[in-house]
Amino acid sequence: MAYETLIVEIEDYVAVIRLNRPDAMNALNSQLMSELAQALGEADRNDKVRCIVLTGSEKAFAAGADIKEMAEQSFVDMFGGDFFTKDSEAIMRTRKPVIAAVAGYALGGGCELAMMCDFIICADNAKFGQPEINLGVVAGLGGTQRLTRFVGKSKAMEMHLTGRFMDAAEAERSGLVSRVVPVKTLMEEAMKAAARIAEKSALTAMAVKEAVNRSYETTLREGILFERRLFHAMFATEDQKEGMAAFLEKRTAQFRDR
Ligand code: CO8
Repeated sequence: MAYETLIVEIEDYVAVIRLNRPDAMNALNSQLMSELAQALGEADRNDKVRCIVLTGSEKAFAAGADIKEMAEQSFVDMFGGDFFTKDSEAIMRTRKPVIAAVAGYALGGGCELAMMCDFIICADNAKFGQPEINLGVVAGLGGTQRLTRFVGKSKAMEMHLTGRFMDAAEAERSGLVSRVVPVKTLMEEAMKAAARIAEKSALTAMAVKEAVNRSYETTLREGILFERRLFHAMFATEDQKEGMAAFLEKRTAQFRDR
């Protein structure tokens, strides 16, 4: 499937989805969000994909929702038209691991999109921010909720209230990103991480993702029970037999996603 606002490449069980609106700093418009939801759905259904890398350009992961598209909208347009909602939920429904490889600006909806991914690796030139307040709006794709869970109330509140940007070092220090790498090696590092994930069983990776995400949604007690049941369930898979046999036979496991 060809897209106008994305470049999608699949190789060695990794799908790379690149946001591609260079003239607008990869601002998220309805077309891009719809194409992104479609591309993620296709990758999720594709047996030849075990991990997805979502990235932008060296200048911008995404500088937020498209202000030109939003400026003249009314409440009725936004609410009645379901602006971005269905498509952003499709991103959250993606079951395979999604790594955000962020260089340059990740602002507003761009920061929120990165936070919807499973983890963020960023370049040393990355700048994160929730500057919606400068436009007279609040975040709308989960920024007040997710940033607070990532970095704590104090820093999240400051970011949302002042609209200031956070650099890569601060993002790493405060737990927003898993690590920072030089901008020139961002894709190499993200692809290395993706390749390591793609060596595993897709079934197990999906279970890991469900279990970690559950920690945001439930109590510790329920989360631990959920994890234990998933652990038990893995013993119904061929990949568990293969993974453990390979260890005992001192060879590399060949997972078949069964
Ligand atoms: N929307 C539309 N166009 C944009 C956006 C954007 N968010 N960001 C940048 N652009 C465009 C500029 O208009 C400019 O286009 P042109 O050349 O045609 O004038 C081009 O990209 C280059 O931008 P600049 O000239 O401004 O480049 P600078 O290097 O000077 O600045 C910045 C880069 C700092 C990224 C600056 O462009 C900026 O501040 N952008 C806006 C950032 C922002 O406010 N983001 C938040 C938007 S609101 C949001 O994301 C809410 C999401 C909630 C959705 C809820 C759904 C339910």
